[in-house]
Amino acid sequence: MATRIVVDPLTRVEGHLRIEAVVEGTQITEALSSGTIFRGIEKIVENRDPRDVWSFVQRICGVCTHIHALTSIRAVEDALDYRIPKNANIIRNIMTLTQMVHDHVVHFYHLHGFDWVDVLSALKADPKATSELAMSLSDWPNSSAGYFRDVQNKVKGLVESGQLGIFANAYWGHPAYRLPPEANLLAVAHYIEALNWQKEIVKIHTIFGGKNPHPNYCVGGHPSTINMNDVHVINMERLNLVKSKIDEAQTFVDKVLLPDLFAIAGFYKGDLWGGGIGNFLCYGGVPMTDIREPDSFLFPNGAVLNRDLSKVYDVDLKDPEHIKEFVSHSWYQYDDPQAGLHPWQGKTAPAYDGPRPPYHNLDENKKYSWIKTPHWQGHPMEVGPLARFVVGYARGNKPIKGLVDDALQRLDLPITALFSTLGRTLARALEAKLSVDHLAGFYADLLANIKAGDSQTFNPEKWEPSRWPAAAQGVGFAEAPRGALAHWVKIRDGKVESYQAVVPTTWNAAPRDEKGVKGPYEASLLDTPVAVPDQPLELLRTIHSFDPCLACATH
Ligand code: NFC
Repeated sequence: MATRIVVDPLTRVEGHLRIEAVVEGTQITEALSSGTIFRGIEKIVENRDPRDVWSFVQRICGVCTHIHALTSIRAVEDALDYRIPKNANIIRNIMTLTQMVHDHVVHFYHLHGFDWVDVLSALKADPKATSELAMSLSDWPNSSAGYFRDVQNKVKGLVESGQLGIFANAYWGHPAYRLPPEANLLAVAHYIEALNWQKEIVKIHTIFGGKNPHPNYCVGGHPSTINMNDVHVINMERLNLVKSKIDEAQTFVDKVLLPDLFAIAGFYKGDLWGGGIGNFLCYGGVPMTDIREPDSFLFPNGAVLNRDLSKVYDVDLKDPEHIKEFVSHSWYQYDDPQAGLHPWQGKTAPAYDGPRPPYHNLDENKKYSWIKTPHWQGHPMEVGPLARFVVGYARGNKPIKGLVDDALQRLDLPITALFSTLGRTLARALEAKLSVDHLAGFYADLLANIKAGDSQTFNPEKWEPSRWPAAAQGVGFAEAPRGALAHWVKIRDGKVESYQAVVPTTWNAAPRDEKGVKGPYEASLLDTPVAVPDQPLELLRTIHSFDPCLACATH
């Protein structure tokens, strides 16, 4: 008999996500992904000064807290052909990679960890055996039997009080949990440590951007001033603090995150479902030199179709045949309801005709989401760390290939294992490693450049609107933690004429297209098993593996 499961809201994500899945036996046979809130930030920025827009669109999200601002200023700079100083590019890269590492660690432990780790089983662990396990994995100092006994007692206290707090509302004891009690206790201890660690790494944003979330940005460069002799701006004392936070992050990724990833993945490597559509897209990001030079990107631009690693296609964000958004299943209106629009011609005209009280299930034959359906060359595409690693691997990018080959060898898995829920989680942790390894390099570049006498962070050349053309259009792009992000702006007479964002979770959480082809979340659920239909742990694991952000997706 078929049962329809509704998970709404799907928690441990940012924003409002509803998943409906039809389960027959233990198999999902139909799935719908819906963003259930409208925001309208693209409309709010119309007619504003393009130099101010970053600060509005940055509020699309407080999780990927800087990347919308960066993407926005890049869109305006592209429209005005506005060049930025070298220091500004380096600082933007440090901000981006800081966020990447912060975000991926928080996702692994706090947003996704309990899909793999059973907290209640940790209560049965032997602290001495947990200590031996921890020491066999790395030389991280917090590994004594006494330390794990203390953590266990803390969790026991919560359970006995009946108030599980941050550990409440999960399917503890579910048969899909596979870790022994000691591995569970180790992961719970690191959950708590990662909570403390994550508040430290964001200090890098506060130094360069004044605060976090939502650090400051500016069109034409970066707003911080560098002067080694001034106590009020970026000076050597603050740069030393940046370096110490980079070093701490490196140690945490190398000695905690990666050892935990490999230990946990070893128990789950037989569960290779959740692969989804098999199309992967990366706009490219983190330019070593300049955003106009794709050959210098840390994350190469490209698209891979049907899991075929032998072909990579170039992605052109300005080509109307490449990127289009459709609304055939979304609560928006276009003049031609079946046509797709390139974002420079894009439109955000809300038109809700969905369920009203008393609420009922969504209908896949009608409109059912506030998320639009983006396509690249006519295909729905998965974006995110797995997409970046698949594209990078297919491009033969050495650092990416090295990390993937090493991980697969350690786990004794074939390359096809990447196309799974576990593969997404693996790629995200490997990307934290790639990112943290490059942070120290960018820091060294910044210091070397300053020492060579260059302290410029801002280029005033095109700041004044009197130097702008009457009409211009531009696109800004970046690789956000959850995937490819781009903003398209049109400027007329010094004001924003139109603004469109196509966002990572828009790609991944999109409803099906006009032909009924499912979006990445929906497709990935079709081979995800559900052992206990009223406890859909595996469904959560697959959806969480994309690291959803609905605030971004609906924007
Ligand atoms: Ni919100 Fe963002 C969305 C990211 O998908 N990464 O564009 C950005 O959120 O976390």
